Amino acid sequence: MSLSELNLHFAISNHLKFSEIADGMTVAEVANQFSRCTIALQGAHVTTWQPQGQAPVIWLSPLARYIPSKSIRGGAPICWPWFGPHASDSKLSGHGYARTVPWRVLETRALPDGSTFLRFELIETVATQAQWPNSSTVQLEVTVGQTLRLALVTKNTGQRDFVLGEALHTYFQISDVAQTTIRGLEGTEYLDKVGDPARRTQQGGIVIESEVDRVYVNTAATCLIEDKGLNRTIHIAKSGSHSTVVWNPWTEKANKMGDFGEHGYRNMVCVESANAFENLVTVAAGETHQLTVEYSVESLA
Ligand code: TA6
Repeated sequence: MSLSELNLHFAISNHLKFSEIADGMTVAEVANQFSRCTIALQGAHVTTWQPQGQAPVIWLSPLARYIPSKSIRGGAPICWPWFGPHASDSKLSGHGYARTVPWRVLETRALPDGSTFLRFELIETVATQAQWPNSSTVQLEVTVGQTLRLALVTKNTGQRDFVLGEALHTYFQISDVAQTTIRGLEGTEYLDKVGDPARRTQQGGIVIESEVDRVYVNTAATCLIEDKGLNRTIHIAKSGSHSTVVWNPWTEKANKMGDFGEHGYRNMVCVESANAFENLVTVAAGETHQLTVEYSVESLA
């Protein structure tokens, strides 16, 4: 659909319009009485969310590039239908293909409470089917209001069950890692992916002082990012997700990636609501599975 057709069918005055940004990438731009949010049609990738009167809640790298078929650094990339490397084919992209292919807009609405609702669906092609030989649809529902709610809805439209890995790999903006503690995972078991993979149990809150790459398993807990520098707590509530990934690449890995910016790693932490490792989800034929997150912000007490 062209930009003018998108605006004709789906723009909503005082809520939503579609624009083209760098490299011809199309984005939905939401601005309502509560907050602003940008979503790229490539990947249905939420790239920004900023409630009124707040610093951005979602981190977007100052060097984020908008290149067709490449994931954007920052925002809320959708890892689907697998998380991390593919189980049997190392040639396939890590974290699946959903974040790098075009999605279509199915529906947009202004809700009675003043929030804005959008629904996207991944556009299947011969190339996506070759990577994921299952009959399915995947949609992302976005509700932009006082909070940001994202629902990733997978439907098995085929005759046989399939096993799904997924994550909303969200990058949160913080004042500085030294000012930040992540809570909610105390006592939870995790797979530590830094150095020799090991299983450990979280003691106390998470403080980031070096590279962190952990998959916390069997947890549906709400996580809190306490940020003394911005005097706020980001709440990450979820359902349909039993893993939480916490990631910060620290200096060396961030430098190698080339799209983080010099000090970018100090201003972000990924807290990802996921289903990975022992929490992969079996979606039975004809069934639907939904992973939902709701992000909100409150001032530190
Ligand atoms: O979720 C954490 C992680 O899997 C890390 O291991 C890290 O490499 C990261 O995701 C970023 O992956 P990407 O493919 O976006 O560079």
